[in-house]
Amino acid sequence: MMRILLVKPQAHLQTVLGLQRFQCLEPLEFGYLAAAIPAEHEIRVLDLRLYRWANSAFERELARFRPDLVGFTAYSHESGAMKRLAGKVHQLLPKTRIVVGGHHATVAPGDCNIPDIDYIVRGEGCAPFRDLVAALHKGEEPEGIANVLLTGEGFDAMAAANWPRYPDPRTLPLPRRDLWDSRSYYCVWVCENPRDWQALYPRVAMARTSYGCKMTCSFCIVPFLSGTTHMPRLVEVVAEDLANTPVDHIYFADDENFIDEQFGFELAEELEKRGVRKRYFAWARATTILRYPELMRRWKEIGLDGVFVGFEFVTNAELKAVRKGGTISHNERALDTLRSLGIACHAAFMVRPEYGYAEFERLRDYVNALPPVQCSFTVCTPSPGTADYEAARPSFWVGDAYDLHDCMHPVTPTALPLREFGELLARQLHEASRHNPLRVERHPIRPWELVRAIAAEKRYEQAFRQLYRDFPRELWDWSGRDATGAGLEATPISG
Ligand code: B12
Repeated sequence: MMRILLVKPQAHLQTVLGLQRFQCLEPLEFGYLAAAIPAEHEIRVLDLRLYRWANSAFERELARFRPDLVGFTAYSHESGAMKRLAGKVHQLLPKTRIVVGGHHATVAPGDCNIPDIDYIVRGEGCAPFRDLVAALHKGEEPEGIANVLLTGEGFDAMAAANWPRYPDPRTLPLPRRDLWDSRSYYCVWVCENPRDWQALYPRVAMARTSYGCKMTCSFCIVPFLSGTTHMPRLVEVVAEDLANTPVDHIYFADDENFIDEQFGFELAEELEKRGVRKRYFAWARATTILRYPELMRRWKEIGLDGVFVGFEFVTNAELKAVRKGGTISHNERALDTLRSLGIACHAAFMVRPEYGYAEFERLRDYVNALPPVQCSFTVCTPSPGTADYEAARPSFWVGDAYDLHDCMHPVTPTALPLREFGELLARQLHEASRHNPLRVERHPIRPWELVRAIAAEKRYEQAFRQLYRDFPRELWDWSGRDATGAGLEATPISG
């Protein structure tokens, strides 16, 4: 029997911590990993996002549990925190082995090749983790396991250069959900026509029905991860997973929920047949919504409350430049379709570091002219692991941009002074929040949840206003233009 501790680090960026005040979702990845290994092993999940004093919570758990193996997961912005925690394990428990997996390990394995880490798992983790644990359990060195890299002298740079392929999701186990307290996870829940006093922050579980997307938008990493294929899980298995989930609100972790029409209808059928009654929040492209309105209607019938739609930009030229495969008109019509079906739309926009006053103004006017809709705004940044990221590397304004990769920090120089860029983003967030249906339509909200949401909004805006502080001081008021005004220009893109 081995003692295994799975750890999710706490983010250091205020932007991410701000976002977490609106939504904090289950560490579902650990549910899958735990289900993949024999039950004889003792396994614990430590989600450091939930702790005020994360470092002491971590050290306390190490001292109490004394794990044989510690597994870390991390997005790129958490990679620095993950490495520091790995160093702590080596210092306190030198015999404990350390494995890292998750998104950062997948896209930047070379960055994880450090003495404090023993193994790097890339891509989907169930089979590699199962084989790694089996080898360590037998006292063998885990060599030759697909998608597991050794660190140090054994690091295989050739293997690290290839993208791991995602396995057939039908081979994956049902995730274990008994390793965390579902009451700790929540999300501000959007829906059209909410009931009076309906919970704004319900308990939320996460579930994945499929993996991948067929599109090749240039800003997105998913085409690289999934090889532009969409792979659904088995309908019966997803339905069983959802039926067993002890929570009524489900936030899907798919890349695209409805791009496979037949799967979408079959899953809806199966859920209805089993009497699974949950509320759902899903992800879909505008073009998918327009192509399959009947599928959206069907999902509305079985509980679909909201859909995250990547609007991305407000000009066709920008959409074309990122190969979005859709237009402004698709976005607007998708919004109308969702609203007519009584499904809330979360419209996600991006700004580019090159934006100047005119572009921010154009975005503001566009959003204000939409019907009331919940919006979010991120910064279009190249994805670690892609050629675009490497090409942009020389122009990064800080050497190692991984720690800043939260799609909210511009990693390449902004045309406007950095401080002003953050201020305009904060103002955009503020203005869009006035346009949120919850505000416009004035549904009665439980007072304590209202206070919580308003405080979250303020902290989030503040995080954008102060994001310049995450950069070296000399960059705070610096922009991409040199003293003559030449260099990066805030050029409007006509569309
Ligand atoms: C759902 C999702 C979210 C959810 C939250 C999920 C959560 N649990 O907190 C929400 C919407 C809140 C979210 C927010 C953000 N997200 Co997000 N998100 C996703 C998405 C679509 C799926 C991730 C997921 O949960 N999958 C389900 C689980 C089961 O799979 P998994 O995490 O991949 O885990 C498997 C393997 O990776 C591996 N594995 C994972 N960990 C470990 C550990 C060990 C030890 C081992 C052996 C294996 C292993 O095995 C697991 C089991 O199958 C991905 C896209 C994608 N396809 O990965 C983006 C993605 C991960 N998100 C991303 C980003 C940037 C963000 C944000 C920063 C964006 C923003 N500005 O809003 C925030 C940050 C949130 C935070 N607190 O850190 C980027 C990460 C890029 C990077 N280089 O880090 C991705 C890849 C999207 C993208 N297109 O670029 N996200």
